Amino acid sequence: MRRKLVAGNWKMHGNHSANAELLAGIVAARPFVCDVAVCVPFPYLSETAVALAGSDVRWGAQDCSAHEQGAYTGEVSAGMLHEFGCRYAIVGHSERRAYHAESDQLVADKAKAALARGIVPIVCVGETLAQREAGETDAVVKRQLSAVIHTLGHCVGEMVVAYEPVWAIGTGKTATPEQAQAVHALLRAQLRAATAHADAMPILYGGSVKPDNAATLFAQPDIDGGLIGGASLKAADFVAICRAAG
Ligand code: G2H
Repeated sequence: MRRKLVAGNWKMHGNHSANAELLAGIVAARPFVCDVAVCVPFPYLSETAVALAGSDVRWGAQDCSAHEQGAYTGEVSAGMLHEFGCRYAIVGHSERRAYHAESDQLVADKAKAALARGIVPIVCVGETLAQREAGETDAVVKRQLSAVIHTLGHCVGEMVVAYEPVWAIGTGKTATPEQAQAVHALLRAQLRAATAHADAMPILYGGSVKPDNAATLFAQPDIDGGLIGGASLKAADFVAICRAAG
């Protein structure tokens, strides 16, 4: 029985007062049956660490450099994230793949850099609407995951995978539980071929998860929780989704 994980992805949202209210609302709602995390913008890691100190709510970042240090203006290394107590770093979110031209190999290198500093990468994979309509979903997600599997080697079992169909992100269109489960099962099979730990690895679903659709998604056998965008910005919604996982 895998323990479920619900992780908020705040994207580029927040300010000091809104963050304080949101984090206090999450802390006040404990205990949770599932693992809970928030992945916040870099500048807010410090205040998030303070707000969540002493609680079992975890925090993380939304990206991480593939490099350890050096002349990489604007980048943030895994070592720096480690200093802020980050448990997780999202890598390969489709918004970064699309807007920052991140390749499968770069995403894999970021995941490796995170793990090297003890940070669990939440590796996102997912197909666009055009790819789904062309029948390419399986091939796309397998290719994306394959790059990470080959790069991580024996550490594969330490990552979290998130299936996020691009056409369902922030659009209000959610994959049906059956559509999501089919891809999750495919990813699980691919992981089984690479590591003995595959059955213990969380595979999250992301893409317009809301309080009213979370429970049916999380009830699928290979959906081990969610990566939550818009609905992670209101404590009541995020807490309701966490409750749906446990
Ligand atoms: C997908 C998800 C969080 P949303 O990007 O990663 O966002 O829940 O807003 O679709």
